[in-house]
Amino acid sequence: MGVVDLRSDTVTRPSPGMRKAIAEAQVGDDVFGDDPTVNRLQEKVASLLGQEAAIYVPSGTMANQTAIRAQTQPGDEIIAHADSHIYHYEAGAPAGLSGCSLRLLGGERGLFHPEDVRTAVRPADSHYPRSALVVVENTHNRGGGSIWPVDQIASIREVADEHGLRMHLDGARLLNACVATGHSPHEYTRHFDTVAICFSKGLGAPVGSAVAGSAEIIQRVHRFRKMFGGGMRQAGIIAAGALYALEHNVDRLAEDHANAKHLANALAEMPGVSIDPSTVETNIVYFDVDEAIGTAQSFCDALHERGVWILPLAPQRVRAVTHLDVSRGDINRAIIAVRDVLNSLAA
Ligand code: TLP
Repeated sequence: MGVVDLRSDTVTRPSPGMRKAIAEAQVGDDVFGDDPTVNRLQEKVASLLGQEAAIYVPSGTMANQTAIRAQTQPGDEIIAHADSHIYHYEAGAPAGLSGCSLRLLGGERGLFHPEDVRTAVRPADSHYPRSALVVVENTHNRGGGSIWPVDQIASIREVADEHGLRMHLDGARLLNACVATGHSPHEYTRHFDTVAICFSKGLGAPVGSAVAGSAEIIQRVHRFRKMFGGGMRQAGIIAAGALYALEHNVDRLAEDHANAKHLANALAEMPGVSIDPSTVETNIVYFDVDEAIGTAQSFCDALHERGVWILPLAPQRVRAVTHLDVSRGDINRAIIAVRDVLNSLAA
């Protein structure tokens, strides 16, 4: 029996249909702008997100960081949540690549409020960094796949406009938010200057992300993509997987959400772990392991031996992520394995 890999939705592998699309992709040199498949993907993403232009980039990190670089100057400050991906998991890139500091906000499950932004904006005084950019993450990864209410984003945009700030959306999992709420992508993206989305998470493509925005900003992103080493040549080979993912794998994200809820509901019944299943809105499930059972690491090691892989992310906290390579049957196997581990560790 195979492994049930719940470490991340990045672990998906291309399906036979996707591999066929990849094998048959028409390609050209994308640094010259000649790759027809990349061009088709970029047009499709711009139209999906209701923005003027889009650019294909190798990773979600490069999508966020080229967008940041294109909209800031060294010495600027970025306003973001203390749990944001750009702060925790991008190798210090806002400082390393753009020379920016981060002004970190609190707020439940990765969501902050317009008043938090208003308070964080720096006065126009030469002692301070210049507040330049607000970054919102939707869904919010460390927030447990939480979804931003559209109204809250709209109110933050008003504050940003009052202070001349730009706004970037880390929408690595934006389409999860859209499928879960029924909102169109544009209902979210219209409030942002730039939007990053990823094809290699729940959408199941092997590689790639995109940044969308005005033609002028995307032109700047293009330059920084080259500077950061992300100018690719016959990238249609991988862009074909992304196009296939957008055409076939969006609506099915609902299955991942249902599987995450199913897992959360089962965990809520088990002594030895704690979770509030009502907080599971999309495909990410965080839960805590009681100290009496052991650490998150020892719990994950014991599950690993039973063929179920999840990630320890804090001393007592673990994360499981559902995706298109795990079925309801796999989730049921994971539930049985967790029960077994809890019984053996509690003994
Ligand atoms: N997230 C990964 C890890 O980096 C933690 C994961 O397994 O969830 N924005 C968000 C919200 C993300 O969750 C990720 C990846 C990225 C950006 C970066 O994407 P990549 O890994 O393609 O650089």
